[in-house]
Amino acid sequence: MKKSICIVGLGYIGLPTAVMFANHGHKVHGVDINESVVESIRNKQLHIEENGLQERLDEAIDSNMFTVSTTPVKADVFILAVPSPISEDKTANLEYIRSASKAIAPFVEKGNLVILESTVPPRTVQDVVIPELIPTGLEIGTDLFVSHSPERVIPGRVFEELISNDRIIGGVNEESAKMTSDLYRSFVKGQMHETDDTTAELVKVMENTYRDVNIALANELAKLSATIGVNVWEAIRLANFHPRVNIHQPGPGVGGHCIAVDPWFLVELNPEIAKIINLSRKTNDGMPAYTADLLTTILQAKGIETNEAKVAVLGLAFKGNIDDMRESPSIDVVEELQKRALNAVAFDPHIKKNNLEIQTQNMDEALEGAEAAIILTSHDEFKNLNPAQIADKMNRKIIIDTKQCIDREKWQAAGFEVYVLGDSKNSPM
Ligand code: SAJ
Repeated sequence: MKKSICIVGLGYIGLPTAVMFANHGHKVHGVDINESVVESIRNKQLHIEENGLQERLDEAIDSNMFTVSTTPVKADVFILAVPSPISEDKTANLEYIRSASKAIAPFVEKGNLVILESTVPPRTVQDVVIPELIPTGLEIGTDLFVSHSPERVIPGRVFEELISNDRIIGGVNEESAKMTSDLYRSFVKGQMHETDDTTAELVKVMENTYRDVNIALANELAKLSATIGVNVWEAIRLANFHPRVNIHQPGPGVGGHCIAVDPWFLVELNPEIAKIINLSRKTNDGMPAYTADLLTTILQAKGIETNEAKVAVLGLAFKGNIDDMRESPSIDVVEELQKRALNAVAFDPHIKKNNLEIQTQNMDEALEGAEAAIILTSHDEFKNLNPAQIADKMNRKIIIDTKQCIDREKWQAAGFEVYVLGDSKNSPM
C-alpha cells in the first residue's frame, strides 16, 4: 500500500532513499536542517555525487511525489537518516538522532511507524529514540511502531544495492518489523531478515567491524611483508584462492563515515573486551603515518632533500570514484607529509571544492616540479593516467601507488620508478 513518508536527513543515505520511495509511488517529504541543502534539492541540484541520483531526483520532483523543507510534516512513516558521528574521545555522538527523534514527535500519530536507518551503537532505539517519542503519549508497539533498518549500501552503487541487498529489519516487536518489511518491499528485491531492534543495531556495526579488522590484518601483513621482501598484494591474492579465506586489501588507511567509525561503537561498550577491535582501529589509523614514512624513505633513498620538497598527492576522496572526503585517510596523509616538512599539493578530480589549503583543481599544478606523486585513491582517472603526459611536468619520475591500482609496466615503460605500498620487492621500506 502506498504511504506518506517523512524522511529526516537528506544526505548520502536519506536522499537516495527518499527518491527511491518517491519513484515507487509513495508521497515523500524530505527534511534537512540545512537550508541550503533543502534549497538546492528543491531546485533539483545535487549537493552529493551518486550514480543515477540526478535522474531519479528529477523524476521524483517532476512527478510531485517529493517535497522538501526544514521541518517535518505529518506522515504514515517517519524515517531517520541523520549522522551518528564519533566525538573526539571516540564515543558516539547521538545528538542528531536525539534531535531528529524530538523533531518528529509532535507530528507522530497513532498507527504511525518510525524507522531509524542511521548506523548506531546497540541500544540506541531503546535508549535514545524511544524516550523522545514518549511525549506523544502513544504506546510503543501497539499505537506507535518502531524499528531499526540499517542502511547497508556502498557509496557509488547506492541504487543498485538499495534494490538488491538483503535488509536487516529490527522491530521493537513483530508488528513493527512486519510493517517495515512491507514498506521496503516496494523496491527491495533482496530478502528481509526480521529480528529485534538491538540485534539489528549490533548486526550492522558488526559488519563494518569485520571489514575494519580484516583491513587491519591486511595492513599488518603489508608491513610485515616489507621485512621479508615480499609483495603482499600477490600473497593476499594467492591466499584468497582458498575457499574459506578472504583477506582484504592494504592501503593508506580506512576512511568514510562507516568503517572508520562504527567499530568505536563496540569499543565504547567495553574496551576491556573489545581488544582486537580497538587495536584494529588504531592499526588502520596508523597507516597515514606509515604511508608518509614510506614516501619520505623513498625520497631519502634517492638522495633527494626532503625539506620543502614538493610532492603531488593524487586522491582526496576516501575511496575510488566517489566525491566523499569524510574521514578520508588522504587528509591525514597530507598532515603527516606536512609534519615531515614536505610541500604537498593535492588534486582530486571528484572533489570540485577546495577543502584543503593545499588542494588544487588543476592536476598539472599538483604535478609541476614534484619530486614524486603518490596515489591515495583508486579513481579511474588515476588508473587511466597516461604517464607520458605527466612525465615532463614532474621534477623526477617517481610514482608511489598505495592502492596497487596502476599498470606498473606501462609506467616503467614511460621511465617512471614505481613503488607500491606493501610490495617491498622494489621498496626501501
Ligand atoms: N578499504 C581498504 N581495504 C579494503 C577495503 C576497503 O583499505 O580491502 C578502505 C577503503 O579505501 C575506504 C574504507 O576502507 O577508505 C571503507 O571503504 P569500503 O568500501 O569498505 O566501505 P564504505 O565505508 O564505503 O561502506 C561500508 C559498507 N560496509 C560493508 O561493506 C560491510 C557498506 O555496505 C555500508 O553501508 C557502509 O559501510 C555504511 O554505511 O555502514
